[in-house]
Amino acid sequence: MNNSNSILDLIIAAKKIVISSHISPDADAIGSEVALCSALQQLGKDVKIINPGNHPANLQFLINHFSEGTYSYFNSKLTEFDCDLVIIVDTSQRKQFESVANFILKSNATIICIDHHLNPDDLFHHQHIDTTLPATGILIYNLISKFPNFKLTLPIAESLYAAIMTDTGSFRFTRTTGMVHEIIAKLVDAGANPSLIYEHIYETGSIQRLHLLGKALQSIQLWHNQKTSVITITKNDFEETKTSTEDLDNVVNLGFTIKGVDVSLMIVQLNDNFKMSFRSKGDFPANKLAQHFGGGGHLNAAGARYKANSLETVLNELKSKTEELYNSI
Ligand SMILES: [Mn+2]
Repeated sequence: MNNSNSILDLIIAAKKIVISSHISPDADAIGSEVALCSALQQLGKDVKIINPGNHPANLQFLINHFSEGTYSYFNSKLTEFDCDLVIIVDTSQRKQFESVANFILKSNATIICIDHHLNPDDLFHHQHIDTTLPATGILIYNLISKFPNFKLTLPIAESLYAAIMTDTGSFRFTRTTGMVHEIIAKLVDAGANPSLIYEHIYETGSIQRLHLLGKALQSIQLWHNQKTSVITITKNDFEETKTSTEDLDNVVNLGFTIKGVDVSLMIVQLNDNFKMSFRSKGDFPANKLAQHFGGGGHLNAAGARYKANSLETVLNELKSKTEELYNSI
């Protein structure tokens, strides 16, 4: 079912609610969770955020105002899932929150999904998915605005601003409509500080991250008449720079700073698979490319996890599949 009103009714009727999102949560995931959690607390709900894994340090400022116990990670010691409603935000793919999914499916809780990605898995009792929106934060804003006596507090305004700013590439991606800016105006009027939030998220990095970025930039190759940019990061790069995949947030977009590039790809070697991020401009279907490697996403932003023997194998396959898709548009 794709109906925000029935979801509103379910939320109003629920007493104990758990919110969760995807592994390696980004600002849209954390921001949506925090805003929803805070708005549910206004309604007097007993609500917790339980995520499948750790969040990056630059998003810590969004959860600082919660008292202890409200925000935590899933762990195997959790034996009871004591809630009547689970709300999954910013993902609809079970493999992105597998540990939490395994657990909630054993409970009697109703499971709701609020998301803006394509191809949802079939495990939700209700879903509110709008793939035309640039961020889950927009769906959350529209939903919580309908809560009785809703107050747009500073933590909610900051969280949603962070969610929308990051998922729109700082308001430059194609789905950044006038409606998005109208919501942003309300968040800023409620106290969200654009320069401070930008600084928290993008200007609190480490020297190690810049060293990794150096390796990423050095690795760039151009394919298909300089239209495709490819960044490769190896396990060795992480070891040498003492960094992790978290340090690669947004790096895939750097390919677009090269004139004429309309497809930007990044392949990251992990312990037992390759993490692939695909971005495109215009009609090139990044999601079809991702589907070929077992992943998914949007027309212009998609990704996959792929098992292969070597980086070379991955690059060869990627090169020919990208060319095939170029020829199909
Ligand atoms: Mn998102």
